[in-house]
Amino acid sequence: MKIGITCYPTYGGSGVVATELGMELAARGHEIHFISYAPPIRLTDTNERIQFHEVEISSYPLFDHAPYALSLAVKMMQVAEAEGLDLLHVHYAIPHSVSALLARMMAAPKPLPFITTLHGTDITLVGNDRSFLPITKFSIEQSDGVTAISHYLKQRTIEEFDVKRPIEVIPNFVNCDLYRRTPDAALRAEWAPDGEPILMHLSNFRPVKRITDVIEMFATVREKMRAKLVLIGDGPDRGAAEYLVRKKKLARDVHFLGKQDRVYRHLSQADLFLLPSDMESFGLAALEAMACEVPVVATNVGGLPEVVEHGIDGYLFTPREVEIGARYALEILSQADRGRAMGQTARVNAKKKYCANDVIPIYEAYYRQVIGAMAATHA
Ligand code: GMT
Repeated sequence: MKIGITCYPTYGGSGVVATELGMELAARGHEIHFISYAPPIRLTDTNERIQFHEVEISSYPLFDHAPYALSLAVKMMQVAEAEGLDLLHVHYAIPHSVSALLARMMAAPKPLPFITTLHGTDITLVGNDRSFLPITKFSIEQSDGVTAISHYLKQRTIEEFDVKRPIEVIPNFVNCDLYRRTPDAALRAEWAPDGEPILMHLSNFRPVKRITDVIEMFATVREKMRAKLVLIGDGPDRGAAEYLVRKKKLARDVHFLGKQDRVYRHLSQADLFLLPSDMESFGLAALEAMACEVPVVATNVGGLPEVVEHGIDGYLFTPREVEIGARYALEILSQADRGRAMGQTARVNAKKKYCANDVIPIYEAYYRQVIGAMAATHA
């Protein structure tokens, strides 16, 4: 199949999932065309079946805000025509599904079906800004196919938007061959020279991730035992996190790595992963850690209980109850054997439901179904 994929290229989990999906599909012989304003950051693959098409953003003085959604729609239509795309797959509803809808209309009478994958804040944001509701609902209803990354998000979409159309749950996935435990003594020694246990967190450091709660939890752990904290990622709350680390006199025990690629190398060295978010529709970073045999202490929100099994491969706690989160962390770290066993179970559980080898064929089947349905209406 020839598939156009659109996502936010530089920031956030939806772009990561879209990019990994494109690379997995290309590896299976499909032709992938990423259409966005910048190359997706996780696009590390040089597969000849992957192309990137840049959407140029107009800078006409009349436009205080360049109409990106329109430029994107035109580019989608042009790429579809030039490359003979079978399908557009957009990640994150706003504005991508609206652009795809326009592209489909412009491409007519040639069929150009599009699938919208909902990731989280494209749905939950509407709770904060009602002005997005009508356009999000409309674009979901007009999509030829809609998927959500968790059962939680599907339910939330139905309730929030009163959507009657079917929504497929196709969960996020991880490449289980790449994301596996590969100990690296040299890397570990860089962060924890005296063999201290390593706690890790990976995110875009947005307020919803509660990065300061990560540090509060670590501070409580550190009062009871030697330990190191490794923070991967960057974003608006990094300054607050650095300030809190200094205030708590933890600078020698906390490593800020900034944005990193091939994060499986880092995750593989961790003894515990922390994800104390206020909200996660899925929690991809937790899944990536689990695939690397790292137990997880996370909040019991959104789709996280679909990923982490409380008491089995990690622990779940109520957002902002950092003392409880820290207690769970200590429980795992103070019994190294139990931590290792939980980590191994985490990989087993991640593999059961979320390996790319199992999830990608579900996407392929869904693509065929959507393309077939549109072809039937054009016959
Ligand atoms: O809201 C964000 O943090 C960004 C957002 C995105 O679309 O980039 O992340 C969402 O999608 C990820 C990939 O599907 C999920 O793993 C995250 O749980 C989800 N974030 C939230 O729901 C807050």
